[in-house]
Amino acid sequence: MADTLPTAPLRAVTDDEVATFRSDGVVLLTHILPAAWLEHLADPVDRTILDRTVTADLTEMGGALAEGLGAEILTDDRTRGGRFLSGVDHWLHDDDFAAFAMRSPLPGIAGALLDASRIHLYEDSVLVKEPGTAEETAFHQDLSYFHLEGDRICTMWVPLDEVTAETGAIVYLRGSHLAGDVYRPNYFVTAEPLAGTEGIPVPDLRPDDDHPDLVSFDIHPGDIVVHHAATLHGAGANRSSTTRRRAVSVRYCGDGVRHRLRQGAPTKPHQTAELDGTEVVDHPDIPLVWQPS
Ligand SMILES: O=C(O)CCC(=O)C(=O)O
Repeated sequence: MADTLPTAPLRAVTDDEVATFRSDGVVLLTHILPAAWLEHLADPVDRTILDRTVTADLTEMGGALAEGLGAEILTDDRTRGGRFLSGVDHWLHDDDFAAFAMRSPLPGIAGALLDASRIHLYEDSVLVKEPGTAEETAFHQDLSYFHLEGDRICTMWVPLDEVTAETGAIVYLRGSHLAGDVYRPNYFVTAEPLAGTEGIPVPDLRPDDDHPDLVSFDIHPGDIVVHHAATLHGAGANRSSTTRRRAVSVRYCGDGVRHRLRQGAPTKPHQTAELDGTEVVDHPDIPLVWQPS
């Protein structure tokens, strides 16, 4: 039962890790999440990706976008038959995801990295690339999808499997969070921007590019990668024929962050015009999940 799972991480976040997060906009935290949480997530992830009412099949969507918009889908070899499956806001309707996002060690880790005096849950997301998934994840910046503005906003990417470049590790443009730019959001499997959105074009980057500031990690279950919401990132295909790439991303924000409605980006029901420009405060749809003890 989630009530008995550990709320503390296996170890504290170090000063060096905080400094890396600030300078690079991304940090790998090794051996930090108790294994019990990964066991807790395995069944919820599997039942979620079978349910098309809560997860989208981005492989199928890519096919439709290519046909409908003529968009170039970022793939390597589409003959292998894997699927990229993804959903958002599972915590709102599934107690197992809610427990993970609200009562696991994640909110406290976000608090340490963001040097925050409070942490709110913004959303969670399931991101599975089954073996043989051809689709890359197009480079993008989370901030341009989030209706938020401010510095204390991060995404914690929690893999349930060993992840390498071969199976679709995320690739980050180190330091890109410092530029202060907001990029146009895209359809995730193509660099094609979402219609009617604001921002500048995402630079033309692919996960395999030879670029001095593109960084990626070999990750083991129990490790977490945390990136700043303004950091550009994308991910490779899953070229393995046997290894799944299951991950849950949880997105948090801290004090000083304001609601900022971004034109054209999909909204959640509570994100109405009255909220625009106001500071994030405790609310059932963006709940306070951590304060320093
Ligand atoms: O898992 C992926 O392929 C992309 C995940 C991502 O971009 C995110 O969680 O912010």
